[in-house]
Amino acid sequence: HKNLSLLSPDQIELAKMLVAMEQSHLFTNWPEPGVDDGEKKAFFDQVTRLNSSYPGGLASYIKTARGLLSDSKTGKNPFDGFTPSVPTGENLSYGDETFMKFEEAGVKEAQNAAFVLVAGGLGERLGYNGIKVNTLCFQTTTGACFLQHYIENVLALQEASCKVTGGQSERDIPFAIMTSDDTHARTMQLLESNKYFGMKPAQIKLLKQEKVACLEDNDARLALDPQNKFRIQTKPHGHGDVHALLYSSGVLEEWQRGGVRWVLFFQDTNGLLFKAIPASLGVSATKGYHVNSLAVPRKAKEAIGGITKLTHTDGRSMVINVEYNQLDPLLRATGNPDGDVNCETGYSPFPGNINQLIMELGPYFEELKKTGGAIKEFVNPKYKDASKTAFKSSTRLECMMQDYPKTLPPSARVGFTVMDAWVAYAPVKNNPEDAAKVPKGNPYHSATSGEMAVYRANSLILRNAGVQVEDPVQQEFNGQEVEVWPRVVWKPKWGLTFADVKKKVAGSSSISQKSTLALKGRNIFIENLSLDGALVVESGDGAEVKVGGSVKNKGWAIEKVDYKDTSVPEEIRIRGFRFQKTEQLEKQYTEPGKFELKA
Ligand code: UGB
Repeated sequence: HKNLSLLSPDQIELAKMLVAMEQSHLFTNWPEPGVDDGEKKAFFDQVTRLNSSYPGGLASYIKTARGLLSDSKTGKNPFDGFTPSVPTGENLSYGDETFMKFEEAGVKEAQNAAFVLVAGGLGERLGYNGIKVNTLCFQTTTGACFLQHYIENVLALQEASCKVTGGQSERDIPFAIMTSDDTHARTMQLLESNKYFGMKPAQIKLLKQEKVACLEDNDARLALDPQNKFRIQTKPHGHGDVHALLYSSGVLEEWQRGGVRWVLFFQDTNGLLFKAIPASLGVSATKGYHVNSLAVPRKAKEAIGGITKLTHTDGRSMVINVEYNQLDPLLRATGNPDGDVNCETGYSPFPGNINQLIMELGPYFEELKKTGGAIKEFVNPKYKDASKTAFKSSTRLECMMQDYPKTLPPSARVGFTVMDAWVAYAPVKNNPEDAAKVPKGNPYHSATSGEMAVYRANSLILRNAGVQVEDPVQQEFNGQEVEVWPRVVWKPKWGLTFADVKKKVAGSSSISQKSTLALKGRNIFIENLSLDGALVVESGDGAEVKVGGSVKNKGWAIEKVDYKDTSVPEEIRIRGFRFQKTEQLEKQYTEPGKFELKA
């Protein structure tokens, strides 16, 4: 009471709320007025922020936390009454007729799309020092970082969509990035120092998520920061924040006014994703899905969630992601004694969630008007002992963006699209040590496998388009055995869709396993090329280059690097390899015109 004079009227109301919610331990030991007044004000500034950034405010957070902590203590099953079964969705096979049809529909629809990248996570599992979208390259042949790769894909899609719909002027596809205190400044700096990688600055919106208050016990008493008794300890709330942020920032409303129809969410380190985007957007548009989750075949117990149909005893049912650590116990508890196991296909019957969601904006916005974007949360306290009365360290509520459909009415059209993993999903999530421990046959999800997957996908796509690409060899890097295909990379504007790639490849061409092929331009046509070495072709937008003949040189050999060798930059050693660029044919065509490179 003595300190109340320091506070604004709103903050006095917040102080009263905290007392009413049995949180007075936060300030019972505060010194007399005149001592640490600045810190006391800063404390209430923080409370104001925590209150305004959570849908329903802090009181609601504490109330929800009490309920979830009590459920956790009594061991309440979150799936009580639900039986899991395998849902049916759209299964696409890259390059076939159905795929091409959806891809074409998706490109047309893309001008009505907006993209949202969730990039607030630091990637503790990866153990990397930079922000993941920043210094981490999606491949080191030409060395583009993930953010550049994503932006170039969105721009290529924007242009392609305008072209196929005969638009007079391109509609800028909006691009939002959710950041956090951990990633915001560095993401901003990366964009600014690279001129937004060619995007208009106004096209990009950064939305910063706030952390949430930590909880110190089962009564949901808020935890003070161990370093500063005038601050509440906070931790990340999870990627589910993206919905509330899009809503409260007014971004969704702005997009709706601007004619956006589809909102596509994606994660920070998947170098393959955009190969699957046009077709899955085509599925959404053709099937009229309010929510479409992109999925890939999943190995049993693989550390990605499973898309599951949950049917309740009261008749309700929903198609939703069940996290990998919950799927196995849920199956065992519902009459499947073996739990999460592979079926005759060699994969789990439950498709793997890759957290690429496509929402139809109209119904999505209507739903958020009701919920404010609040997503069903969970709590995961680490208890000191079996009595579950005390925590080892403070906990907090968390939420996941893929849980959005949990609050939807049964009438909502929730579907999913399963795509070949080789073309849709190769995230960089695990550090080399953990990746090396992944059970044989399951994907590593490491920097090594993420990069090799890019070469594999591009090689297979070229094969599909008629190029003879030599088989890969098996090699081990950082304790992970991977397929090493020719290092084929191209700019998104060269081969955004399979239809684009097919148009740029003609005659009879071949690429040997030891080769590197980098296509850094829009109109580069491969015709009767025999490549056994390294070839790098760069062209300006006005140039049209036909590339053929026989290219044979020493090329770029792969050299092993140990991840423990700290004399090598972290970005390289987490991959376990680097290129020895011994010899290459490198050509640049900056002027407009028609050119022929006949080697
Ligand atoms: N992220 C944020 O933006 N803010 C946060 O507070 C936290 C994360 P992780 P996770 O694809 O393999 C998800 O940590 O959550 C961003 C699915 O839940 O990489 O363990 C972060 O920057 C799971 O079902 O993944 O697992 C990153 O871009 C499965 O699909 C993204 O959120 C798994 O991804 C994901 O964060 C997967």
